[in-house]
Amino acid sequence: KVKLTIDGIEVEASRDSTILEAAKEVGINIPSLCHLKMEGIDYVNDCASCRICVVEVDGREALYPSCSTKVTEGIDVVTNSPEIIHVRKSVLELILSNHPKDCLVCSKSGECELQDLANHFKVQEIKYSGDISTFEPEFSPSIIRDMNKCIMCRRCETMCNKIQTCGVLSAINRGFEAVVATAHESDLAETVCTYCGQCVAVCPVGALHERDYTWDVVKALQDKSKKVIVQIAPAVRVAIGEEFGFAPGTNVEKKVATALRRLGFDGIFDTNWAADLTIMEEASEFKERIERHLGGDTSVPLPLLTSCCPAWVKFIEHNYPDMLDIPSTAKSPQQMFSAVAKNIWTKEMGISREDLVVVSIMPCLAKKYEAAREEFSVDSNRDTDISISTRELVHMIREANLDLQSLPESDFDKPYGDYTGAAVIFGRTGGVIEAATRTAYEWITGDTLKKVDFEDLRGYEGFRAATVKVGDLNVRIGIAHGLGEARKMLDKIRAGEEHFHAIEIMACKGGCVGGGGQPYHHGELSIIRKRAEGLNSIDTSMEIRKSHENPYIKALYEKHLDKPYSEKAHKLLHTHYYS
Ligand code: HC0
Ligand code: SF4
Repeated sequence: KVKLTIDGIEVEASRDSTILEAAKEVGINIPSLCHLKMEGIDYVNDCASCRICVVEVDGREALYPSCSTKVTEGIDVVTNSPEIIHVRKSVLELILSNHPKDCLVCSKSGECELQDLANHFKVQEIKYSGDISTFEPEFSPSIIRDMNKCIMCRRCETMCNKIQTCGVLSAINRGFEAVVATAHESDLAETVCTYCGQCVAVCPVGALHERDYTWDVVKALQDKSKKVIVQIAPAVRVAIGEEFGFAPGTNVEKKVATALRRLGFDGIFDTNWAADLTIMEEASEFKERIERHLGGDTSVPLPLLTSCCPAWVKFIEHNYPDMLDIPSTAKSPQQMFSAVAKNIWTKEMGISREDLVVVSIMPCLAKKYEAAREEFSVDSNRDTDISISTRELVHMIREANLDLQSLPESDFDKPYGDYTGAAVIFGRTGGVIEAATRTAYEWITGDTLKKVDFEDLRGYEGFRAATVKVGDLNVRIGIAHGLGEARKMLDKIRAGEEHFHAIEIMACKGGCVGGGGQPYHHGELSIIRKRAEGLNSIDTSMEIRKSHENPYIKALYEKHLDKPYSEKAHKLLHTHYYS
């Protein structure tokens, strides 16, 4: 610990903290813009490029960026002198001088950290004038990059290169032309971008944002010749409430069901139902691979890798093409739901697949890309027609003058609205593999599980491993969340340093609860954890907590698919990967 003074207050701070952190401890919130430190993640964006957080140290003339200056014994820090405030305002004006002034129509309006600071400092005029950059916005299926709005904070670079290890974004050019770009300035779609959306989650301005498809949803809802149904992902229900005054982790699914009904959807269904279906296929595949392995078949690919996160699917396709035999071939719940809706529900309703529009609400931006993958279309008619994020649904709800606080609760529709506890935990790290283990255990041993909670598989460590007893078998399971952590795990497996029977990878910190399409959490892992705990409480409150006991899933197999892993199930519910 060291002792120092900040604005006349005596402060004790740990030796490795920055002035910014020490000040925060005593309630002095020094404004910052480029700084980004995410709890639980080693990397910090402390390039100190924006200079908003400057402070005076020991009366010296030069000002210091508090985000990257460490505390030292006895220093006297001033954070709020008239000179410092003047410098901050000037820095802001300089940034704004080369920033579009279209705040009213910017996708980030209301959530932009630059806009907040301009308001905080009551910037009313910009003294500086000069060139304005004129980049063309670039559209990918998931993300829009508008580099005119880039303020060179480089948070996205840290996120993409250091945390996610994707290496897609880096700073180029100088002066007014300085931006963060892709290699050779190619479109995102031509890079190894996974569309994880984590760069969007940390962009303080509107330079990186989701491709908004809410207008497509509204148009579909207006078209009376179409039936429009909606599925909502596990992680959405415990995060969307934050935008309407609920605490993170509050399960507002029944209010969301009412909101979706009032928006005019013809069927309100749940991706969770399809998560149960995914487990039927994935657990069958796991059982089959394990039994072949135990029977001495050395060619069987192990570990089995859960396959529901489209960002990691793209990551493994680009980075580990030699390992494409390990992912389960089971489609993700989003795609299983839509395949069932377009191929089975349409028949039951007596409509053609062209007459049905399937909308998904996902905590994720990569799901937009997944929905657009060619293998999930039939004659250019997609299984999932439109995928929107949690944030986009918030806008739709607000536009329709609805407020989740005052809306009554209602149930999801049958038959694709009922789920088990195993399905809902898909939305947090370790949940998919835990759900699969619950079912695989009973199928492999023939016994009933006494305790369905696999505590050893839980936690927030980026890359963790546990051994689970399945009868006489010691099943070794690996879990990674965050693509940097996934890389560590896959490298170890590839090098023969780790041997797992099954692994789960989610591209985002915390799993889907921390997805790139969720309400902004500003790097606070505590919010992500509360969402995850919210999913765990739903699970424990459920009467049925194992996917294979979902009566609507059993009925689907009986009526349409014979049994799990059957030929019919394969045709409808499995996919393939491309190197
Ligand atoms: Fe997820 Fe999913 S759990 S990827 O995180 O498997 O997006 O919430 O919907 O598809 O169910 C996201 C969340 C899903 C899918 C499910 C899986
Ligand atoms: Fe990198 Fe993910 Fe952003 Fe793509 S979406 S640029 S992989 S952080």
